[in-house]
Amino acid sequence: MKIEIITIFPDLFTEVFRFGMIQQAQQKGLLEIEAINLRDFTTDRHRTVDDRPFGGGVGMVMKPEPLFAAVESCMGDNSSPPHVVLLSPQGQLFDQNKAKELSLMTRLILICGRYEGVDQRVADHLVDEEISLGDYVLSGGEFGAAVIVDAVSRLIPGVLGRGDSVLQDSFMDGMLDYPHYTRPAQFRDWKVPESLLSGNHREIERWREEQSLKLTKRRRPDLLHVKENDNESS
Ligand code: 9D3
Repeated sequence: MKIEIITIFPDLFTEVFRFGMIQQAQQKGLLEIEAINLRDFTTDRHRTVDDRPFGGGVGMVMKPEPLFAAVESCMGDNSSPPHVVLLSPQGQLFDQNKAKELSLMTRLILICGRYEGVDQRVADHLVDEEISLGDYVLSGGEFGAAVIVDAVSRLIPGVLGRGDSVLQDSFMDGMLDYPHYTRPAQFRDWKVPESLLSGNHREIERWREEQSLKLTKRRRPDLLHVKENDNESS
């Protein structure tokens, strides 16, 4: 899979993808990530990417021409047409199902908005879909793009090995994880729950299921009402 990120801050991405699973995916040749500087697609002396809003109001709006030119230049260098995503507060909420969908694409373009937003003609005629990372205000799409790259990368076949967690715990679908413990069996005054030390696998499984359910009911009751197929490992 190739992912291109169009941004006015390409340097933001020089370190984020150089570690852990994303780095391994790139080294294995399963993933290629490129940060593209939107200002390289401007034509004026000041490399202008924004302008004042028609109709007035606060802030600036990202001009359509550099965004269209940047995306169209990505089209040119490869045969299969990329799936184009605009990161914006008006988008559909990003979730595990969306990550799964995007992981099936061979080419992905992530457009990071800044300022008050992008010219509506970009949303209407350049992108395939708009995605939001959640109901809070960010200063632009860059960190959202990094989150999407992370969530999508680990779903690319071959990126995670067997034993990694995507395929495990299928009975826990749609619930929060149970608490984990490692050695020592007692740290300061705090002991690891007896069930986990019992060596009885049925008891351990029962304890984990119970913990998972209790925690989910208390903290994320919304997860207990989702459709079957909204979960990671189904
Ligand atoms: C006047 C209203 N504006 C400020 C509150 C709206 C606004 C415009 C542009 C709010 C944020 C932004 C920049 N944010 C993004 O580009 C963005 C974003 C987000 O703010 N929240 C969640 N997901 C995303 S993805 C891109």
